[in-house]
Amino acid sequence: MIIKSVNLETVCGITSVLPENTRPEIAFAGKSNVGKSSLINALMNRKSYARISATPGKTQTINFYNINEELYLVDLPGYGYAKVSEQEKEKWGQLIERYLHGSSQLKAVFLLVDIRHEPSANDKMMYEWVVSQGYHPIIIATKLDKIKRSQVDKHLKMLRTGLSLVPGTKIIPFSSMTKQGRDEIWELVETEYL
Ligand SMILES: Nc1nc2c(ncn2[C@@H]2O[C@H](COP(=O)(O)OP(=O)(O)OP(=O)(O)O)[C@@H](O)[C@H]2O)c(=O)[nH]1
Ligand SMILES: [Mg+2]
Repeated sequence: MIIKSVNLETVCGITSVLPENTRPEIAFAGKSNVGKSSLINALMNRKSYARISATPGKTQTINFYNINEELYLVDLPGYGYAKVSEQEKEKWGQLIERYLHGSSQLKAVFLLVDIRHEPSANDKMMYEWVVSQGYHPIIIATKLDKIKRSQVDKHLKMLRTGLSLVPGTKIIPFSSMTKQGRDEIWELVETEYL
């Protein structure tokens, strides 16, 4: 994908009305701090257009990035962030649910998990819930640069087993440091979802 323009077009909080876009939407879900906003920056060829932070809980809204007036990359708030109240967690959960359930333009859901760790209970719940909504989430194993190359296959197996992935589910290893995996993600989006 050649990036000609990027525009943070819509920002939705818990009380917002969600947009009724007319172009395809590609959403990125995953626990807080897993690297969703960093991935979106890499896909947009921008360093810091999407706000990122070492502190979990940075993205607290659903952000719609209009790419080339052609599609939207949708940055979802992270789940499983311990420092917010249960009430707030529930509201974010409802917002994400409202979006994933209600969008008519949502073509694909990418679920990000950290390549280093066993999937958490929240990761498993999210995966199962997205599947139950009729999507076939693509898994992105983030922070690839943090493990040795010799460990990659073992970790990908750990994710596949840990999430009980539906056979045939794609896992794409990705690093926002090296940009490894970026082209593969765009290729998949362009061939399968646009
Ligand atoms: N080494 C390494 N660090 C990464 C990678 N991706 C993200 N990070 C770091 O992880 C932290 C969180 O990244 P974000 O992109 O803000 O994560 P997020 O999933 O958007 O987090 P929330 O908005 O809180 O849900 C930042 O300090 C990033 O620099 C990666 O591929 N490799
Ligand atoms: Mg974020």
